[in-house]
Amino acid sequence: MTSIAKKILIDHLVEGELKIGEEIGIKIDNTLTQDATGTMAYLQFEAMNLEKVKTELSVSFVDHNTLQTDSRNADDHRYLASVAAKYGIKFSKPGNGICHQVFLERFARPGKTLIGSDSHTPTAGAMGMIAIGAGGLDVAVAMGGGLFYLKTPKIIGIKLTGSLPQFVSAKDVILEILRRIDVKGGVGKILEYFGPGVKTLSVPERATITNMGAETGATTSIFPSDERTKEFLHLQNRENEFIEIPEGTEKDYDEIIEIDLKDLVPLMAKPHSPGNIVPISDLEGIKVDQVVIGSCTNSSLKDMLTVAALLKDKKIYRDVNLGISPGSKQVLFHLAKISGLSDIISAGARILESACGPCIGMGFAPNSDAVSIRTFNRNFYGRSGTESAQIYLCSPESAVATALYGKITDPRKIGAYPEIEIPVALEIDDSMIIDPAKDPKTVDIIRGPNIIPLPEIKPLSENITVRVLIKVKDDITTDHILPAGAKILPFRSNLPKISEFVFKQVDPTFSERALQTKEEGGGVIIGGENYGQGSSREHAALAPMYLGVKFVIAKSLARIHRDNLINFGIIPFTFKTNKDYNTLKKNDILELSDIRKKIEENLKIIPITNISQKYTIEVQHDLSDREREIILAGGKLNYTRNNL
Ligand code: MIC
Ligand code: SF4
Repeated sequence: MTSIAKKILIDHLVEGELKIGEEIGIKIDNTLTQDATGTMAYLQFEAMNLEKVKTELSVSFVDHNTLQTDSRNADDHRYLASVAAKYGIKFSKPGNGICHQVFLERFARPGKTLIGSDSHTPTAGAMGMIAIGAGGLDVAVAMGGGLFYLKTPKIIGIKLTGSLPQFVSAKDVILEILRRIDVKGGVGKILEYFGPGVKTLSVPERATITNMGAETGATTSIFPSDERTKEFLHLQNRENEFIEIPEGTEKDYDEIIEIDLKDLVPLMAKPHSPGNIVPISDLEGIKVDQVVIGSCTNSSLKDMLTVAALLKDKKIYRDVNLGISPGSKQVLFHLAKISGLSDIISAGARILESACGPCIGMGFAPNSDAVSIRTFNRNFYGRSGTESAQIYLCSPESAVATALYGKITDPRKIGAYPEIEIPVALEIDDSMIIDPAKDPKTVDIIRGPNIIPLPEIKPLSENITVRVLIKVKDDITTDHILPAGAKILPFRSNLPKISEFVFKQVDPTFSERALQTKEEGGGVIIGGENYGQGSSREHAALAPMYLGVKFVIAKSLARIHRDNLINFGIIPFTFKTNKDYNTLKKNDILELSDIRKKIEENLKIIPITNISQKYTIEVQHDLSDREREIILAGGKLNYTRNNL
């Protein structure tokens, strides 16, 4: 016996050895992209000059930016559709749903590997697959048949016993895990579920848990493939894709976390971190302006039917705005067919598109100083589109209770728990998923004016002299580094333009100062713990690179962002002691001499001279041999081209 994660990793292992912390290269069966990261990923794929993707299945989704306030988004969608048609990729049209929900419904298969250019790709772990979020360039390389590299994670067994009480749901399970291990507790780990409580959870419920496992910093999360998996695949008319993958036993795990489902209570994450968890009872009575239900965490048919049943024959509180986005066309269609949709509409909710929407600040931004309660997975500062808003995260049940009373309300107080009947058969309609062209030669790639090719990155130079551009605190997210939202997202394919927004909410002068410094040799970013947590957006590395950032020194770095920095030639250093973090100041001039030689010679400890304050510090890196080659080449695209 072995853990499921280990079994799948061994099945896909091509390079390295499964020793905790050591780099392995695994074969990738499936990839997914979404529009906001996809345009860059495909520009990079195109730059590899291949005829076709080499994966078993690659799917391109449009779900993040569907506002289409002018031609730019629609141009991006057309570009993505044409690339998909030409290179053998399935294309899920805007309106078909959120990538993770649709992937789970239509494509996820037990035992396979998936990487996706979105940090919530682990959602598919609910189906018993190894599904990992990565930067767009890593996904592009995997589409080209390249391996995906990661440091062998520890496997943490999460033992579930008992079953959930009424009004406590899957969201509360993952909030409980976040309460225990916080936003860094999963770094370098895979969270694998086992125990008698597992079978009490359906695949969509498991998906809520694997989805938000990303917020712990975990590499991914995974459930066994069992009768419940078969039941879900049967509903999706894909029962033939079922294989059983039995759960592991206690001795298969490096650590164990035990959760008795029956002891859980409704929980909530307070602003501005998904790790800031308290029982909802502690917050009861806080007046609420807005409630939003949806996102890749909580928008399954089960969630929506629960919401509809709880809202049936009721009206939401007068002063509350309730928005609901069903996760996919399949969910929306069945909600309409079973008449749950009319119960939701009649209660006073606004029906939003089956897309990411408010989760990433694409519309439905709260009013100034609003309290907004959301079933989403992230409540980072400013992400809703309103910087002064206070965002809380919870389950659909808690969100409905709150919408009904206009103040944060424990859902256990709102009456009888409804019996939810999931239909025994679903109507499967894949007409919004377009197959690639039969004859790729007939397809021309359509590029709108907003799609700007990537600049060349130069190989690492011998000496670097840089200015400290910014010094930030712990837990800085990629939303801080490069915000999203309706104003900025349209520029995801336009690097010069999007670079104007780097650190906009932290220090609005950053981009301009960085560009000036670029002329003088470039800049450096000083980070605290867990620098770059959250989104996989490689723009948070690409844009600083464009602005002349040569390296980052942080107390520690989040996995995907660290990899993205390397991919674009930025060296991720860490401090040897926190004292050095304290003494460095904004505008200090730092010098790294013979850096190229030192990286070539694999010196792990690198001295940096602080010219301004006249002292030398030592920083360290944990680059693998392959990563050193990438840094020396000036990023992964150069490295891949050199090695093709
Ligand atoms: C997110 O939830 O932060 C996003 C938006 O889905 C990102 C991807 C992006 O920035 O485009 C993610 O999770 O990786
Ligand atoms: Fe979309 Fe939000 Fe999920 Fe990211 S977390 S994929 S923005 S729904």
